[in-house]
Amino acid sequence: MNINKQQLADLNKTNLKNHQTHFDFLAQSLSHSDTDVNTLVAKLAEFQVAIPSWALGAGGTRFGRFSFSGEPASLEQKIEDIGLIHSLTQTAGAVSLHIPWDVPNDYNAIKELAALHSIKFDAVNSNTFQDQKNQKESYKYGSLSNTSAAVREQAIAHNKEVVEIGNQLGSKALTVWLADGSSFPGQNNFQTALTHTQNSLISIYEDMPADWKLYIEYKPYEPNFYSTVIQDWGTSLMLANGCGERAYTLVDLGHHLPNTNIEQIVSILMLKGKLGGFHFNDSKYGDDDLTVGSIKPYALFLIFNELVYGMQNNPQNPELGWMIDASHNVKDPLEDLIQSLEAIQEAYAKALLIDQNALRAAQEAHDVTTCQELLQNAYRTDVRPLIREARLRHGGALNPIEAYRALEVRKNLINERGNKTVATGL
Ligand SMILES: [Mn+2]
Repeated sequence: MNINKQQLADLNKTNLKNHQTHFDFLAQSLSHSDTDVNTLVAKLAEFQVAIPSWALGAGGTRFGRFSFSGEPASLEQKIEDIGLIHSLTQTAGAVSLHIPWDVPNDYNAIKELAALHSIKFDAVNSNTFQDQKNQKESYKYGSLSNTSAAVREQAIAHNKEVVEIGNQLGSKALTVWLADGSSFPGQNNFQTALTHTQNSLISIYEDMPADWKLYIEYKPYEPNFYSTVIQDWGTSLMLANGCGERAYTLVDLGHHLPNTNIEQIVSILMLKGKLGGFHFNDSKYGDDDLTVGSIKPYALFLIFNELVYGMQNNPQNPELGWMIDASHNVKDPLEDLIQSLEAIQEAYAKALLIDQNALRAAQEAHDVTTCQELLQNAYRTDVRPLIREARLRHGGALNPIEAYRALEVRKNLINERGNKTVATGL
């Protein structure tokens, strides 16, 4: 199924007048500040987020997996799904592939299909947290950190192969997330595990093309419950520094212990020029992978405040790889991704409204009350007309969920693919 711009223009007609009223009102309210509405709309339109190839089907838990009808059964169908989301939102112009779940059969055909939908290939993800069929060594006791040289070498070779696959598609970054760790005290020697991991990562890093970046993801626990080798941003940063200047830390919003101040981590990494990529999701307790902004939208806004500040003030930090990393159990995965994209755009737009000069002045005057007022005035502004305007100017839907339902996208996908398809993934 494809959605064309005429279909969306027709659907937009119903909401156009209402949108114009809201947009004009917001533009009028913002005209008293230094904010230029057209610049804001252009920035929102530019902001593209990669959709992970594993989020287009219904995700599972360790207790079970309930499939969603019409799931994409192939990489081609996954790209088509992202094409649908991108048509509606104009924000999903990239895909993040997971290898070996999504190895292309025909590289040129996949590249052409992606180009047809204006989708780029963002970071590729390796997988050493599962054993694959016909794999010689097992990752049961770790991969890049394993005490066995044969296991480490197999895991290193897999990562090199992922880079090769990504390189043929035009990707420029490898994301490594390790499940390595231990579930019981005494099971692992912490120092040996970290040393092996560092050496393995160096071997992968040195084999990458010169214009590639390595993103090192961290996570405090799960699937191991006593220790994780790359447990936090400090360990990730240390490993990145040990690899070289094109190795960076990747922050996944769900990979922190409760109440961690993620915005401060983001800020310090950007100061050091070491924040490489970002995985968006939301959580209540752990790595819940819920829809972005569904639980803690204010925390997301505070994180975006630091990201916007860093993008404006830290030229030492590279352009960031923006990705969603979520899984979906009870909602239509495409609707869920549309909601996530909307929440990301909303937090970004609100952060762009913060008067950074006034905030700096209030900080220096120790006027704590004004500091909070400046942040919360921006947060309380309804910025949705800006996001709708950005979509409208690029041929997207004023209301993507409404359009998705009006066009009966899921029904069409079920007709095309059948009821019982299952997407690769967890
Ligand atoms: Mn992640």
